[in-house]
Amino acid sequence: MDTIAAIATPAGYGGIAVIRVSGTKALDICSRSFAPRRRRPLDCSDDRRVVLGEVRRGSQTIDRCVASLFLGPNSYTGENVVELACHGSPFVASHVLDTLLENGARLAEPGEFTRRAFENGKLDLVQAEAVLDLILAHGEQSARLALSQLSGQLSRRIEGFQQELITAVAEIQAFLEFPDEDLSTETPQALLTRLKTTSKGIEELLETYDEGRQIQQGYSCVLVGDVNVGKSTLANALLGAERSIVTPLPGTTRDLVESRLKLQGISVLLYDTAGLRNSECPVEAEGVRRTLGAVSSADLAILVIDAAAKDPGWEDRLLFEKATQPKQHCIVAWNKVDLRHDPPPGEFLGIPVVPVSALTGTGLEELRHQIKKILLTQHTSSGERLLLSNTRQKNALQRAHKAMARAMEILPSRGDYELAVEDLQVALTEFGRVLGKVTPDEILDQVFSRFCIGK
Ligand SMILES: Nc1nc2c(ncn2[C@@H]2O[C@H](COP(=O)(O)OP(=O)(O)OP(=O)(O)O)[C@@H](O)[C@H]2O)c(=O)[nH]1
Ligand SMILES: [Mg+2]
Repeated sequence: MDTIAAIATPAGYGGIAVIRVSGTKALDICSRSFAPRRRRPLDCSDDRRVVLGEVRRGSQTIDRCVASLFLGPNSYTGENVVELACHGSPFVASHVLDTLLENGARLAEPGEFTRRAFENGKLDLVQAEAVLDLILAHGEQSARLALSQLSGQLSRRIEGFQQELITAVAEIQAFLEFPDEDLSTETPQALLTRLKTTSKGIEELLETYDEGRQIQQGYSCVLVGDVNVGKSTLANALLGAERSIVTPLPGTTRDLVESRLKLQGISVLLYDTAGLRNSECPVEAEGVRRTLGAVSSADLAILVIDAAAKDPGWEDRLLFEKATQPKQHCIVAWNKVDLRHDPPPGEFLGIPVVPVSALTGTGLEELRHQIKKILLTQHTSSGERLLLSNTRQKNALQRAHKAMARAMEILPSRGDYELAVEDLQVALTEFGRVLGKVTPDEILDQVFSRFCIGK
């Protein structure tokens, strides 16, 4: 297999850049490119050591670097790995990479290091997918979730289901082949009860998917309301950045403006939207259509009301009721309180009201607090519960669950044991797919192509 190399750190300027090399010739290629200061070339005795030296291309010194050597199988990929840490200029890093390529390495494809780790049995597919999720984690919760999956907790759970099924299949097959000998330790009823328990376990895991997915992708929160009520001003104030255009003209925002808002460990996709009103203008009408779509799928809708309006909220009422789903979580941001001094209502349309001024910042802390509270109470998770968050894994588990249900329907009538085994085998194949044990190449290509080069 080729020895691969790539820059593992992000593009751009930084303190250091790391160039990773993996494969049987890693040591050889690096010895040709890297001259240790101590004069003795890199060799196996440098395993798990760092060595200072220079990367040279012909007679030219490219940079002073530190080489770290990890001999296989005790490395990330399971192969020999050398990591060269050079100064963090993109120009220097690509010069170092070119030197390694000239000396026999091939440029790695996206995710190829992790794919090799998977192929060498260092990670299963669930863990490999968790590596990507961890790289892409945008908040404390999503990072914790990815890390728990990377540690193998989820894989062990799925292996547990797999093991139960293997035992069941073995029992049934023994019975089918030697029906006269009493090899079975279990009665058919006991077997069925055990399968039911496993099936219940899968169901419980599948039920965690929505929460896991939400944690991984972040919650969504939409600011909605009539034109000119201050949605964009409020979005900018929450973000601490001038993301949306604000003007005194009604109908300023025409499109969905998406931003990522961090609320102490939780990550929220915040949408500023076009104000809800009937408009002849096709651009604005399309904006309103998009607003309604965003509201219906949001985890939280914040109805922004202009407290300074002559009759605040009267018109918004119909619009908002039309836009939201019956059980949707909502808060009212009673905005522009700096312009109106009579006390705000405690609730509006039965929705709790938070008085704010997007302009002066009054009430923003309370609004942030309420947003976080509502989003976090949508789930009952203790924080450390095992969660499913990957769609590919969920779909395969669902297929396994269905196949098991079919088997459990067939089992009680003894004559159909063979058919039941077929269904249990289908379920076993699906478990194998989740963990990457029987996964077709196209699926693996799809999984690993989502990674960046260098990982
Ligand atoms: N006094 C005061 N003015 C505000 C406040 N929030 C927004 N405004 C003003 O209200 C006007 C409209 O603000 P925007 O944030 O553009 O309102 P919007 O709801 O996004 O409006 P559209 O995009 O047209 O739907 C601007 O002149 C803002 O400066 C506030 O809390 N107090
Ligand atoms: Mg706006």
